[in-house]
Amino acid sequence: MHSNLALIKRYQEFLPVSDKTPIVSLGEGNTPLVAARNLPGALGYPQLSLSFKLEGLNPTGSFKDRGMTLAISKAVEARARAVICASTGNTSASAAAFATKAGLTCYVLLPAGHVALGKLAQAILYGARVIALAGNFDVALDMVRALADENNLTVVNSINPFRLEGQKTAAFEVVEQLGRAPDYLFIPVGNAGNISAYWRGFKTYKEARRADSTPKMFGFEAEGSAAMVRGQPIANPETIASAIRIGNPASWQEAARAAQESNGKIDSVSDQEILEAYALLAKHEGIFCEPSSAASLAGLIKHLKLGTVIKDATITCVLTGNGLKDPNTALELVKADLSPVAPDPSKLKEVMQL
Ligand code: AN7
Repeated sequence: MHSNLALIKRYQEFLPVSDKTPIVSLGEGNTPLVAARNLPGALGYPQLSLSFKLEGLNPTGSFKDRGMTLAISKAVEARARAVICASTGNTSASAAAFATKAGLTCYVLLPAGHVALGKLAQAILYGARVIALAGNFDVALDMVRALADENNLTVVNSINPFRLEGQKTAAFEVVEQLGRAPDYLFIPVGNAGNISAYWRGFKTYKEARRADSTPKMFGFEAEGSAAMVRGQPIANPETIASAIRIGNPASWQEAARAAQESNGKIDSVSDQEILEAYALLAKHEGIFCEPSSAASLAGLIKHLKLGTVIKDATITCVLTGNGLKDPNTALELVKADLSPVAPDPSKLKEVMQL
């Protein structure tokens, strides 16, 4: 329904826009919610009603496009000169794409050596002014805050209030696609904006009587960068899940409230648990997400084992980004023998063990 409309138009009544707001759209939103077929059984929980929200199918390959369409549209409306963001990769890819469509200059500060290859390629090709910073994401965000005001740059990180407003539309879609709110939502946590945005969205739909209930919100940090779980910022966060390698989440308070109000939890998963979930999604469901995204499923598996989750619950895992962004992690995880084989049927028969 209305799937050809820009996301902002589709949900205009719930967003801070007017008919005069100049909409910058790349065809974002309306992503598939796909029911799991094999995983519940494979995990030993066949009664589970499990679905995946495939946010990697947004135009730049992540959920960031939902917030960026609004942030950039509002920047154009406010006659901004240029935009800036710090990013672990996906925000920069999204900002660069929407800014270029709007005709705005886009500056991005990336933690040098810690951004997945595809995200870097995107930001560069979309034409952003890419700076590899000698520092991690948290330092990059500090630099953005220091530079923005006096240089008249509009910040499009999630500290820009329009970002989370746009991102809450994902919760609207989940409710529409399931025909109800799920019992539980499992989601990765980095800067803690997305879990906050989903919670806003679910609450909004309940208040608008478009849903009877709200889900318990379960958010997962990577163990090596789990500031919220530890209760203090981490100066040197580490994880293979580079998108959520963040030691001082900007939306900490709102995310903590989301977990508390919904009777959910902010927890952590190890890199090994993340990589196992990442491989399971590909192997059992034909879903290639990025490692950080698999923190949602890793968290679900952890809490199924802990017995937190009702066995026949309706559960949605948010898969925030596309696996194609980070092919290196996939190839390092599964070493395939790719030495050339002669184009000879009998030789092939032998290799294929037919
Ligand atoms: C795939 O791009 O922070 O908790 O700078 O790319 O809302 O931060 C990305 C975060 C999850 C965490 N999954 O979401 C950035 C950035 C993927 C991500 C998150 C990110 P938040």
